[in-house]
Amino acid sequence: MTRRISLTQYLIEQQRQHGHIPQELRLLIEVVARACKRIAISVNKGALGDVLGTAGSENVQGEVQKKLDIIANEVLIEANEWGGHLAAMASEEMEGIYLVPNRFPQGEYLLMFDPLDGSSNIDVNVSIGTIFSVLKKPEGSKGISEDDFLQPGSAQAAAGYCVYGPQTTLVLTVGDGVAMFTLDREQGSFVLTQEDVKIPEDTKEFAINMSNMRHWDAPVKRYIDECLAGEEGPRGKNFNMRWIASMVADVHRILTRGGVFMYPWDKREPNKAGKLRLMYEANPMAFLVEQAGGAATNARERIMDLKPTKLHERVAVVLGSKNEVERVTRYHLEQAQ
Ligand code: P6P
Repeated sequence: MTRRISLTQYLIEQQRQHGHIPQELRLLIEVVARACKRIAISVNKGALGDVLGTAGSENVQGEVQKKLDIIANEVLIEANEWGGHLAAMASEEMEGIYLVPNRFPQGEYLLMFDPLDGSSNIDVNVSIGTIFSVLKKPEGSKGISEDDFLQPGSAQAAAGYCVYGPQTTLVLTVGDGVAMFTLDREQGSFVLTQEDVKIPEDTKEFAINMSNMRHWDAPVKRYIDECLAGEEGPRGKNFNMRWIASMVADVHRILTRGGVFMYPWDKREPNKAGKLRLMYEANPMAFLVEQAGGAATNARERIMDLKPTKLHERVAVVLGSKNEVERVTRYHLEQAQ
């Protein structure tokens, strides 16, 4: 039975007992968690809160912005800019970095986020989420520039997401395992509901958008065909498939019961490495998955080893149960030989 303690108590223990996180990082994570609670309130209002539908604008990715994309982005910016823990922020919804205004105290951390991932699911009431990643500002950097954000995922100080589903659950790592906190709406606080999350090394469940099959590279087709062949095929077992089209929800399932999630490169846009973004989707999810004993690659290399070159860089993603990720990666490396 997981002890029922608050997020604040958990973080203070991480700070005091394990000496694992400085007070500044603890306070920053608590600000992000409070912002997620505010976002959850807007998400849960749905049609009653005039938050559904599109905002009539496009984001830096050229994607139509939903009203809640903008609301969530504004909540995260407003909650974090005055806290004094950050030097700058970056968001999927903003082209450039956002420097903390001089009127506020500057901090040592950089915060990146996808404020509302899976927003195509908002209007159909399917789980969506906020993904965040925390980096340290490089030592000695005077003014903050985009280059200061271009650190490999292995440099993350913390990462997490908040999934807005049947429960509102914050999932967090500070490099000492993965913990899950469920929002107690009566208390208005996140309560520890699972710690030391572990992903089974094997699975019978894969997550991929099957409608893209004709565009996949051969190693992806090989892996999925073997899964579909079931117990009569080379894998000797039947597989199940899930695809929620909300990375946060798919990753939450994998952290909870295992599985492999794939958004591979495909032929539709051959010049793009993949659909998902490295800095504020793949890296934070890779940190969480690895801390839970899973693996995360771009089908060839460990995602957290990749050296970013652009803030909104895209990447192919294969993550989840270690043995499955290693198999998919092996198939790609065999192809290269
Ligand atoms: P598709 C949501 O837009 C997202 O970025 C991820 O959350 C999700 O896994 C993926 O795209 C879904 O993509 O092409 O299946 O709609």
